[in-house]
Amino acid sequence: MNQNLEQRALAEKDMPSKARLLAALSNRFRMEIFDVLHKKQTGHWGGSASACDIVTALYFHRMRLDPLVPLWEDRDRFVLSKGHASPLLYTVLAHRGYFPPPLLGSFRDLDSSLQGHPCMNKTPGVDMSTGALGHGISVGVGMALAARLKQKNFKTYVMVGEGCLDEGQSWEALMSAGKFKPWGLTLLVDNNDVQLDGTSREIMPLEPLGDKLRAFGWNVAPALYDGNNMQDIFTSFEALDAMEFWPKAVLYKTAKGKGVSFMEGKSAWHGAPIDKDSYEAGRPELVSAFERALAEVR
Ligand SMILES: Cc1ncc(C[n+]2csc(CCOP(=O)(O)OP(=O)(O)O)c2C)c(N)n1
Repeated sequence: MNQNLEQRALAEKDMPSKARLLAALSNRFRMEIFDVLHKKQTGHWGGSASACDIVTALYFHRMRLDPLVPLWEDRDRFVLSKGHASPLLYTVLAHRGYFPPPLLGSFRDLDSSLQGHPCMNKTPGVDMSTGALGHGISVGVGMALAARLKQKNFKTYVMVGEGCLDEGQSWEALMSAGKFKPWGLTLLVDNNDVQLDGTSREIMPLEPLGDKLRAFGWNVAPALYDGNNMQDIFTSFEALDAMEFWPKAVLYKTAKGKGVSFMEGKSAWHGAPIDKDSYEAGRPELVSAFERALAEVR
């Protein structure tokens, strides 16, 4: 049953059933990320767990792509501006068919194709190398403008965290998108309220973020969506499709470290190695969340 979740999710046409399948898949991805990060004693758990449902929905439902032809010119693009969440991107890419999932066990090994931050020249399916926060929106604007120049109709999705949005370059890029209005560009904000060593309010408050984006010329989806609820993520996609002008943005409320209660919302679990005790205390929660989600699709 487990091995078929990917195929079942991709093939399912009924949207509520598909959302349930993707929720199960995403919960399984969280477990797998947790395992790999504990085993390797490195990597960023908090921001991988918060964005897991959104990225799963993008690759298994939303984006036009072909894992057998990773550089297909007409594919939709995804830029993970918060590149430290690479364990999430790699896990989703592996299970979407870009490379064999056992390769995830080589995360951050010397010479592995799965480095700590995504590298477009090393990993099939990675559309942009990221890791230095704040570059993603600029790159996304460039990709979307390139689509216009080449008369292509691929879409470009850029995911940022609040830390990314604290970078000045992000606001230059947001401003340029307001001017050039690139068709097909969507900004996804994974708003988990926590950064590397504190809350976003303590470090650099962004609110009112939706109003700021609107003032910069963006078409912002009307609600704050629950980015850890697959049905709500589907609703956000419908809202995006109903909106007319580009560029578009959508704000998601998420929990950093989602799935392990004592890690949620804690900057201490932004990127700390997952020690044995924490692993053993946290894993059963992820297993039960997965089992509950799986029971919904049996
Ligand atoms: C230019 C730059 N400055 C600092 C860092 C170190 N750094 C890595 S992650 C992070 C915080 C990121 O916060 P956020 O974007 O909200 O990520 P999330 O909570 O979604 O993981 C920082 C400051 C970096 N990667 N790049």
